[in-house]
Amino acid sequence: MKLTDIRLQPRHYINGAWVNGTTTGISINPSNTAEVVAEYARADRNQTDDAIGAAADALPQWALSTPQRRAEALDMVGSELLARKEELGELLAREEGKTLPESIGEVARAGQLFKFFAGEAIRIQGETLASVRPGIQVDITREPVGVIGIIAPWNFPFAIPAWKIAPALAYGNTVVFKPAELVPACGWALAEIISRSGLPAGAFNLIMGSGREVGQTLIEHPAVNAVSFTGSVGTGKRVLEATTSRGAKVQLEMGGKNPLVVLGDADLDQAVDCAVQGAYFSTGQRCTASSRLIVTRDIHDAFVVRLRNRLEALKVGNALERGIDMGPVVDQSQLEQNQAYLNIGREEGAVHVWGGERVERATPGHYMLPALFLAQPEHRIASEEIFGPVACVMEAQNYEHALALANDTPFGLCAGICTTSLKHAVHFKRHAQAGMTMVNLPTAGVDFHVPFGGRKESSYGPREQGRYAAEFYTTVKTSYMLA
Ligand code: TXE
Repeated sequence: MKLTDIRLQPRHYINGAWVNGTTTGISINPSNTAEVVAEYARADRNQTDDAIGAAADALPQWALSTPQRRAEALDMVGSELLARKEELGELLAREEGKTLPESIGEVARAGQLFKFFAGEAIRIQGETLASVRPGIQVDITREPVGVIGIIAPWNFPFAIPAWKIAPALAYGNTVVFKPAELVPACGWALAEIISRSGLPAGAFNLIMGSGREVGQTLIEHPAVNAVSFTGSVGTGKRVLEATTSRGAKVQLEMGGKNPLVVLGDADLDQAVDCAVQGAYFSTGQRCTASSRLIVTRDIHDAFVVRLRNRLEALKVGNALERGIDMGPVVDQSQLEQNQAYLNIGREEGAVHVWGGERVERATPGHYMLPALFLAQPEHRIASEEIFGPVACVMEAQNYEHALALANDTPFGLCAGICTTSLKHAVHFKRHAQAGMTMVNLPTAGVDFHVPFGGRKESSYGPREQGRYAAEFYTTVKTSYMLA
């Protein structure tokens, strides 16, 4: 029997055992709201304390485990994710609502992340230097930070937990993982694989429940040495305050309002393709989504016509159906937020070009058409993160103006440009105020082995992914020895 044939009943995983919750919650299929995907355990503060206590107790043993042992555990998790990507992808599509190909791709990426960090576990490096004083040797080594609290959002329920859990364990830390309330079954399915990977009891714990209770306990608890968080700016600020005020290490990945600049010399089809993929795929629910399309005057009208034609042809529907381009919005409140922004856009004078209507399909779900507006920089739909399939085109006089518009945002996650000019591409890579830049590529869609993260209000703390993950998940020790 497949995971997706049954109503799942995920339980917490604490100290190597599966544990019932103090209460129960449900997750719903956004493509068919009549279907309950999971009835999951929800924890209170006491159960969260138990999970943190287990991680603290397991720390000395796991911190001293051999790189070989860590690599084998992570490699096993990666292999199983890759081998079961279709089945787990179906679960992801059912619970979160991204299309089946996108979901399968995400599970595969999670598998690759575990395999990458299996390799990193055996490549942990240090340095040896001669002291400036005679006869003394200096060693610089990396040690685990301790217990890591991992707080994940719903929009990448396999990949984001994977890019946090895998490096945490690779560098010898222990973990308490809290998935988002909308996607407990995905969090549980990942935890279930990790539970069979040969870790000592308590090295990895899964605890499900609300941000207010479980999340808040994790960020305030004195035994949690570091917190890695991805989610909204508002919650991120709360996490920052609670962790820094008690001296814990913290890493935040938050919102984006990412620009895609299109210059007159761009390949128009390629640019429209980048805009469609970047703004609307995964229903626009990506922190790297290109929600601001900044197009120079010479190509503006042609770009808008072509983009509108592409949007008209996009198939919106049940995430599990073959041939669908865009699945539903994740839940009712996100759908209402998206609809509210469409009204704000109209009221503020943005010009509606296409879409945004709620639509019905064979199953009851949170479906809406992709929406496109022509906007001015001061419009809220052009400056605030909506986190839905809504994009704005803004007209720029020339490249310099386009760059200024691109940088005119409190966010700084990703910035893209479509151009055939080497001069402008190189200049943009250098001057875009973002953690990641893309030339002739969609702003969304990144590799698993290189750093991920932004500037300004998008991110805080060291980068995630690639070997740069060591900055967050290890602490440096400098040792002197009289030789
Ligand atoms: O985010 P939250 P949600 C944005 C997007 C979306 C909005 C809400 O605009 O509409 O955020 O999404 C946990 N202490 N993004 O509700 O609330 C919470 O349980 C500790 C953008 O998912 O930030 C969940 O596990 N933890 C973003 C996680 O924090 C707390 C991706 C994220 O929840 C907590 C997702 C607390 N007090 C949403 N309160 C992006 N740009 O990638 C909540 N949590």
